[in-house]
Amino acid sequence: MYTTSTAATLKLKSDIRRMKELLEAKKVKYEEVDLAEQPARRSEMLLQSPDFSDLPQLHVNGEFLGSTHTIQELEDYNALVDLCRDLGEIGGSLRGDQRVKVEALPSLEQFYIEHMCSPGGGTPCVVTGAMQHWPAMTKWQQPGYLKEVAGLRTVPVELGDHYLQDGWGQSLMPLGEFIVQHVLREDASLGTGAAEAQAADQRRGYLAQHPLFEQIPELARDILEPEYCSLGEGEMQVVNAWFGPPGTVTPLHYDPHHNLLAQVVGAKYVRLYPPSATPRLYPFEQGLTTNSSQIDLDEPDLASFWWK
Ligand SMILES: O=C(O)CCC(=O)C(=O)O
Repeated sequence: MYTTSTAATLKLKSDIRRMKELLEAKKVKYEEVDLAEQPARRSEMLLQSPDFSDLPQLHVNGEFLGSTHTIQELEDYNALVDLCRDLGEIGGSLRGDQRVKVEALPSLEQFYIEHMCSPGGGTPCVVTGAMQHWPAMTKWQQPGYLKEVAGLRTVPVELGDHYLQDGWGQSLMPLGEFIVQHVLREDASLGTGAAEAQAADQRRGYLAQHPLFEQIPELARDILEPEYCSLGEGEMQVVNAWFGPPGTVTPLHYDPHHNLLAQVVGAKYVRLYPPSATPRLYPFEQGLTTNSSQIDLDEPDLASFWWK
């Protein structure tokens, strides 16, 4: 926030105080640049807002967001209140200061009452102790096992960082080749001479959202349907597999059904937002991705999205 401590009229002083109050009330961290004390930073400010000489001015990630003048036009600080809410709430969640409850093998009744019937459609939780008896928990630790059982079966693989990124695509390949090239990242394409294969190998590969267990019943024998699935309304919709190398990311999205996500090998960081946050997560407005957010949560572009 750019301010000045000299030549300040009463109105300017009150505007600065008001903007600070709003930022602080919403727990938004900010840097105050007093141009009277740091005149060199005036040119930095003007570079970002050549048409605005009003103070105070608010900038996020080097972009002008608003001054007293524009904020008053926008219904008396309402836009700033929205901005503070977005920054505060998204910032709070990014810090990971709220964690979902961990439940050690809750009873069906407890799971149903506490996690499926709560207001708003359910409260997520992490269930521990529900998978130790799955053969997959030991067998799948060895990639050699998966190669041996299903290495020759053709599976769909997503190529690219994730489905919202340019250059993302899908390809069919044998599961064994996927494991070698994309999970273990051993260069199996050497000797094929195919320049295209070489280029594809460099993209991240993700066997994602695939009904692998319908396709390969030998692998279905390694998992057991958790009893909690019986609590859903109607039939089980689908049992999908996600299998990828470390660092794989799925963009923020919502699904039409309740989900149980069972982690067999490795670890996964899952970030959840309540349905009430949807407008501030800016879902795509058209196309096939209206269930996905336009925000890259690892690097949110707050300057572009607070205003829309
Ligand atoms: O694990 C992932 O990468 C995505 C999982 C997912 O999208 C889901 O469970 O709905």
